[in-house]
Amino acid sequence: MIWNEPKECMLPEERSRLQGKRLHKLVDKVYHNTPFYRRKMQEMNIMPDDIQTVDDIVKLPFTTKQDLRDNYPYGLFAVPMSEIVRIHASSGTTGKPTVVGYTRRDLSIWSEMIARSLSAFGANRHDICSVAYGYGLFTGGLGLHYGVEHLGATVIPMSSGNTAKQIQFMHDFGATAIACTPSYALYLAEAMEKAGNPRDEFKLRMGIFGAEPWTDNMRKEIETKLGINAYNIYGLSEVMGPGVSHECELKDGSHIIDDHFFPEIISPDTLEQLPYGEQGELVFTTLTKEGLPLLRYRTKDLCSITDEPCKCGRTSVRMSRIVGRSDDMLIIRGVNVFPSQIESVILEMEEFEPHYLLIVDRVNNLDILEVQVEVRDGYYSDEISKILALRNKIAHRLHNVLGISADIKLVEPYSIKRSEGKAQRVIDKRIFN
Ligand code: DLL
Repeated sequence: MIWNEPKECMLPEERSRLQGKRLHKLVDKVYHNTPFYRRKMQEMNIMPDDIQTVDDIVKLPFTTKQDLRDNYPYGLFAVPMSEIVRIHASSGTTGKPTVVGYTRRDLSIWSEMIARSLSAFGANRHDICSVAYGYGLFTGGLGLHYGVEHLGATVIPMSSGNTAKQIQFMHDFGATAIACTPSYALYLAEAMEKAGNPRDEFKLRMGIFGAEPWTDNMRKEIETKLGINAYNIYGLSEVMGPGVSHECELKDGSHIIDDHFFPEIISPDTLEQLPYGEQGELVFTTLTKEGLPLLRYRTKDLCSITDEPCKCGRTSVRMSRIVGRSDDMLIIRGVNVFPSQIESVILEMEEFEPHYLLIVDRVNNLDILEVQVEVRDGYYSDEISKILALRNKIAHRLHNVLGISADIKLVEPYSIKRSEGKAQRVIDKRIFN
């Protein structure tokens, strides 16, 4: 079902007009309410009236995570704190956290966006959704939570962790949908099998997965193991949280909620806007956000976008899967490697579990990539010749795809640490100055 047909199925010209109108209003607002943007625009000699249509967006300055950090905690908020009703924050691994603030209206738009996503996945008020994203400062838990309620379905606010209880409650409460990271979905699948409840005692039919990159091969794996339909939901806290884009039942790219978030793809090197179909860095301008409006926020996520119409009837621009983040890209012996390429190879081969860890190091001035991967039960062997053959097979395949060789370390099933939230799949031991 299409939740908000007038907005989701607008004619492209109509949407573009709406976006232009909203963009003009936004620029006027940040110019007058956010000293940071006023300064930037003055430096670039731009006045709000210079921005009338979406084509004018290229005149505007970019915003980066560093800008948010430099203005920690509330420096980029565009309304007085008395208007802010909720704070979220992402801790990140280095530096200060990024803090985001929402007005009442922001929260109401966010819930509606998630209702659009859930509806596009085929969920309705009869569904019971266990939300196993973390609740708290992370946007995953509370974001999904209010969206499920807005849809009129039932939410089980599980949060992350305590896998045994997750399984028991999904079972006993008749959960039909599970929302968590794809890596945790795999962990749950394994744990459900071990717990011994027969699959037909569960009512699960759908998974709402995001917050980390995953591949179509990973989707197949999860769908088979859990016996569900797995859908991609994308978002980032700076822009709103989960629900900035979502797949539909056709699973052919993710529909961007572009009446609220205007997408662009830019070249991370030249910062020029790229045409539809070309891969580059995804950039969002928040067209309606009140608490923390952002102009041309550089997500660092690499993907492409298309305006080709989708057969589902929604007319929004769609984005491809995230290939990786520009800051997750590993440069190994001068070659660009994304963890998602390695994941795809591992999952194509039936001998391996979808659990892997990449360790990068530098020995004698040479980059070394070690790929640890679990061998599936039944393929693990004590015979050295069998293990060697398996190792060669994956090493060869990886070399073909990546163009560099990797040290393969085959490990026993269940030996790689499982994650309850975003999986950490890369350990980079190199020290760069
Ligand atoms: O991860 C919001 C979210 C929660 C999205 C639950 C989906 C589900 P952050 O912690 O700010 O917010 O991390 C945002 O995670 O820039 C991407 O790199 C990555 N990411 C999020 N969703 C996807 C996805 C949440 N579906 C960062 N596919 C983003 C690939 C994703 N990467």
